[in-house]
Parts: sequence; C-alpha cells; structure tokens
Amino acid sequence: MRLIGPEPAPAPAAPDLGGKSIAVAAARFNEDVAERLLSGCLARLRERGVPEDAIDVARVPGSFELPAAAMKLALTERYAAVVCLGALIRGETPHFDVIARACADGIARVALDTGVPCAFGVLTCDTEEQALARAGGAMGNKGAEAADAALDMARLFAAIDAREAAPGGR
Ligand code: RBF
Repeated sequence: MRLIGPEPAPAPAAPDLGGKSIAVAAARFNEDVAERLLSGCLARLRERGVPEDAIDVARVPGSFELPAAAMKLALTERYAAVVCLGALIRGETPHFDVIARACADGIARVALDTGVPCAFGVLTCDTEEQALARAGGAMGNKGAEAADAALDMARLFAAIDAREAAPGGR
C-alpha cells in the first residue's frame, strides 16, 4: 500500500459505538486542573457527536483510584471505551512518583486485561502552572485529547471485530 499525501486526520465523526457508551473516570484531586480536564473531555465527546445519554461520568477522589474505577466500569461491558482523567502535581514527598506509576500501570492493565480501551488523560506535572497549560491553556487540553484517543480506539476495535465477523474474511 502506498499512502499518497499526508496521513488523514482522525475522522471528526463519532464512531458507531454499537449500542455502547463512553465512560469517563475523573479524579477530583487538584480540583482547578481536574475540572478543566473533565470539561475539555466532555466538550470533545459532544463535538464528535457522542449523544448525551451515551456519556457516563464516574468521579473518584484522586488519580490513585482511577484504575479501580476503570476496571469496574470496563467489566460492566457497557462501554466502548473508558477515559481516565486526573492531575498529578509533584509535591515534596515521593508520593507523586508512587501514585503516577500505580495509576499509569493500573490503567494500562485494565485495558489489556479487559480488552476495553482506556485512554490515559492523567497529567504528571512539576507545577500547577504546567498542569493548567495542559488543561485548556497554551498546550491544549489533554482531557480533550484523551476523548479523541478513546473514540479512535473504540472505532478501531469495532473495525477489528467487524472484520473478524465478516463471512469469508481472511
Ligand atoms: N491525587 C491526584 O490525583 N493528584 C495528586 O497530585 C495527588 N497527590 C497526592 C499526594 C499525597 C501526599 C497523597 C497522600 C495523595 C495524593 N493524591 C493525589 C490522592 C491519591 O490519588 C488518592 O486519592 C489518595 O491517596 C487516597 O487513596
């Protein structure tokens, strides 16, 4: 296959979610940043045509709780993808690294163990200023980018399933 021209941009349209919804697990810790990530994520899901009644939001206390919430949501089989949102800001103790590692590894494990795509919209920043820049500031909104990743993965997984199901498919 030869691709002529640039890589196509991700399709703006929402994928057919096959009757499933999108789950958003959103941590509350570092509230100013966390709420902006959630707003950016929800705005992007709506922009891409996901109906209001197909968006479920589960709030958790902090990023450490995201993997457990994502696992619970994924196991329901109601969701085409789970978006995980959180804001980790480095403090003076090693907690940041411990929580960041548990969070990233845990979310990756949920996706691999359940087969439900989980998008990683968790900021890991040294300062609140850096985090705000990535939550709707100069560096974009990582919550919106996580929404895009979730929809793109949901579409990819649906296409893989459809190909497997196609009669005579190789
Ligand atoms: N949760 C976050 O989402 N972001 C943070 O930056 C963050 N920093 C924390 C720092 C300390 C010292 C502790 C104890 C917790 C922190 N948490 C943070 C909360 C954590 O994710 C979790 O909600 C709590 O530890 C309760 O299980």
